[in-house]
Amino acid sequence: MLEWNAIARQSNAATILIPRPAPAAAHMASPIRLLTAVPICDGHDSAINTINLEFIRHGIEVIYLGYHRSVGDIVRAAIQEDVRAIGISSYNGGHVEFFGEVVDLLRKRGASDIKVFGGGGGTITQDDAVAMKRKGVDKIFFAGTSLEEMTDYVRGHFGKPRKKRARATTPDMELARKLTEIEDSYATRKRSTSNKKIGNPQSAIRNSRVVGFTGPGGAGKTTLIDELVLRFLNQNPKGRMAILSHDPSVVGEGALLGDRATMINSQDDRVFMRSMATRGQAGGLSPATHDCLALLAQSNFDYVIIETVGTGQEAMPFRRNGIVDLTVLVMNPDYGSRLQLQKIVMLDLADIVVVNKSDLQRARTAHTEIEQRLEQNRRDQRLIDTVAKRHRDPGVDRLFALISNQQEANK
Ligand code: B12
Repeated sequence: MLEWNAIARQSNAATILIPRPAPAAAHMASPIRLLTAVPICDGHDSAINTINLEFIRHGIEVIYLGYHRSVGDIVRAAIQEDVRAIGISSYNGGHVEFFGEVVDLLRKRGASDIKVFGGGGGTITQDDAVAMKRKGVDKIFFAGTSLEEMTDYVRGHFGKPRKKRARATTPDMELARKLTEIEDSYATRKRSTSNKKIGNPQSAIRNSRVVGFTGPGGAGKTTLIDELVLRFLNQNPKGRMAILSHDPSVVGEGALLGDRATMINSQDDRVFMRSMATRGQAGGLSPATHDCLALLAQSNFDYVIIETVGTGQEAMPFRRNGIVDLTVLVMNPDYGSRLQLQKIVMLDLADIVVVNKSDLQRARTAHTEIEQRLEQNRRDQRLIDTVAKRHRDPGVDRLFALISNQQEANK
């Protein structure tokens, strides 16, 4: 594939734009996965937002953790997501120590094969960069570096499969690597041995209850899940949960996996989160989702939550009689006219329908219209109004009680 870019050659007549061949596809089963973040007490995110977009345009999957993130949050996320490297954008000072602590913690957790690089315009001086390199940081990009130089660096350094890796030191790391193996096996279109071990997910031993969340983009699924996580962690001091979250791949390109940036409560050692790109599959999930979900459900979690990408009317992302025990459709009150409701397939299939953002003006009407639509189904479906962005929202409390009571009922 040829890629037109800004390489220009001056001829006497005119400037000729020369198509630059896209760099040879890396010999990797899956796209390069990177984690990017902005350090704690720093809200300068416009640089990293631009860089993220450039990375995904070059086929890279970027898990964006957001700004104001601690060393612990960054390292935990990098291990769970099994990324090749962490890119940090830092402007508010303290970068020598912060980057160094990320490297140290990776080392302590047995994950020093995850590399650290980043930038911060003129706030990181050449002397600072030398000190950071001494602490184990791979590369600092200074003001004036082109986006192309950054993507070339990432492809050059992280575009080939890793050499033999040291043994995983924690169960989370082991799980993260198995999930990568499953994704890789789908990317190369052959089933790996680790997949075979999973066997038939329906018949396999299940330790977790699996709850599936779907609904249109912007309905607030991620915020709602994060609030449910908070309630779960408070109610179960020793409980653990997993989240398998999806974002769309840009066709033929990478993906911006940004759900972690919205999540606050899920930044916790008792929560294992993995972000997946749809990698060309329509319908809200990735080709590897089912096997990844089966693996998580067999692991030691009380709950596994799966979140689809924002879906359309025809979507029914969860297989009938599949591994998902309970399905939740999250709606925005602004779905248009009542007629639209007749076309949303998940309204027939969901166990629980949530009208989120129920503080909006149209929410009362939405509740009534959806209630009438559900009555046609003559099934035991529940309808709940929530305002997920509000602390201690009673609607979210009701939803949490409903989900956890069903678990009790099924024990
Ligand atoms: C834009 C900006 C803002 C915006 C931020 C908008 C946003 N959402 O990001 C606003 C106006 C909100 C803002 C606020 C503040 N800012 Co300000 N801000 C800047 C400014 C002008 C530009 C930073 C920037 O985005 N540059 C654009 C990027 C693309 O270019 P670059 O910085 O040259 O980076 C290059 C490379 O380093 C690389 N890179 C950068 N990050 C990464 C990451 C990776 C992974 C990679 C591969 C590469 C890479 O990309 C670029 C390639 O050329 C800088 C001054 C400056 N000129 O740097 C001050 C600056 C960073 N801000 C500063 C300050 C003090 C603040 C405030 C505290 C001001 C205040 N008192 O309220 C607040 C704090 C906000 C917060 N919550 O943290 C100071 C920091 C001083 C310090 N560290 O000692 C600076 C240096 C200004 C100054 N000279 O005083 N700021």
